Amino acid sequence: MTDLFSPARFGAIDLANRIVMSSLTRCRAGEGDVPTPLVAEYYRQRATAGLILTEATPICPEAHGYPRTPGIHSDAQMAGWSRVTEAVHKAGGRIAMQLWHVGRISHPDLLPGGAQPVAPSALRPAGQVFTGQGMKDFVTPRALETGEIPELVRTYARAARHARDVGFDGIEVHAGNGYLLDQFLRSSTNRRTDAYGGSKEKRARLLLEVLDAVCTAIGNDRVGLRLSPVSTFNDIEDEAPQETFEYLVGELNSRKLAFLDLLQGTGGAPRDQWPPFDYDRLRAIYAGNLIRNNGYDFAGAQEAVTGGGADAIAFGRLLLANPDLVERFRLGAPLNQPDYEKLYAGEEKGYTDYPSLGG
Ligand code: 8OZ
Repeated sequence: MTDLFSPARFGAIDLANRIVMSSLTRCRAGEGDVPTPLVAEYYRQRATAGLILTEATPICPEAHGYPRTPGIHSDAQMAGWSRVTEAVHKAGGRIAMQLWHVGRISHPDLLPGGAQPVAPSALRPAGQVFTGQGMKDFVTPRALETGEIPELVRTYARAARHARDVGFDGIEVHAGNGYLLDQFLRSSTNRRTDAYGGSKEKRARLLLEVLDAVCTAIGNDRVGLRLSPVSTFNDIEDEAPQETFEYLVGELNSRKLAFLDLLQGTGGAPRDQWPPFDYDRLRAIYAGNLIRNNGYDFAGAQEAVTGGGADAIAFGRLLLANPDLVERFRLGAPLNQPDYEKLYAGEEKGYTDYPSLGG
C-alpha cells in the first residue's frame, strides 16, 4: 500500500517519500538578496523530505515585496542558489524553486528606482507592508499594459532556466496567496477588459501562458504549480472560486505538469474557519500528482495518502521546526514546536538551530 513513506515519481523528479517541505518565506538572504551559506545549511538539514519547495523567490527586481527574500535574477543570487542545490543533493534530497512575483503586494521603497508596484488593475490592497523602514500602507498599483505581458511571461521562463542552470530539480510557479498571478486569476483584483480579464477563462490566461512558457523552457515534467483557491491572505477573493479553479485545473491536464500543490483553507486559520470549497472535486478533475497542504498532522497525512486523496502532503510549520520530520514521523517521536518570533528574523536562531533526534 502506498503511504507517506513510499517513494514517488513526480514527472522527472524522484521523491524518496511523500513528505514535502512547503514553501516558507524566511527573510534570511544576504546583501543583494543572495542566499548565503546559512540558507544552504537550512535546506540541507531538511533534505530527507521527499521534495523541498524553496521559499518564494522573486523572478526579477520588480517582483520583490519583502526585505531579504532571495532572488533568482542576478549572477550572485544564482551562485548562492547553486550552493543550496549542491548541499541538498549531496544529502540525497530533491529541491524545486518556487518562482514568485508579488505584483501589488509591494511598495516603492522595495522596488528599483522607487517604482510603483504592478498589478492586473489599479486596486490598492487593504493593509500594510513591511518595508525595512517599518510598516507602511500599501499603495495603488499600476495596471500592467497588455503590451507588457509577453515580457512578463518571458521573465518567468528566464527565471525557470536560471533555476535549472543552478541545479534545481524543478520549479513551482507560485499562483497563490494573493500575489501577481493570483491577482489575475481572482475576480476581486482583476477588473481588466482586455484578453486577460473578465471571464474565468480570461483571468486564467496569464497563468496558462506562464505555465506554457516555463514548460517550454525546462520541460513540463519539471514544472509544478501552487494554487490557494480560497486564501484571503493579501486581501483577495473570488466571487466563484469553485468554478474558477475547476476550470483552471481542467486546463492543466493537457500540460502534464510534475505536480499540483494545493494550499487548502486560508493562512493559519483552523480548519473549521476555512471558507467552503470542495477540494476533492479538484482531486477528481486533476489527472496528475497532487500535493495537499495546510494543517495536516501525521495521522491526517497518512490517511490522505493511503486513502488516495493526495499523492503527497506538504508540511510548513512542522518541517521548519523539525529538520528530521521524516524520521520523527517514522518513529512516532515527539516534535519540536516552531518559534514564531523567529519566522522572519533571527539569522540562525529559529532557523538552523532546531535539534534533530540524537542532537
Ligand atoms: C508569509 C510572509 C511572506 C510571504 C506566501 C510567499 O504566503 C508568501 C509569504 C508568506 O505565499
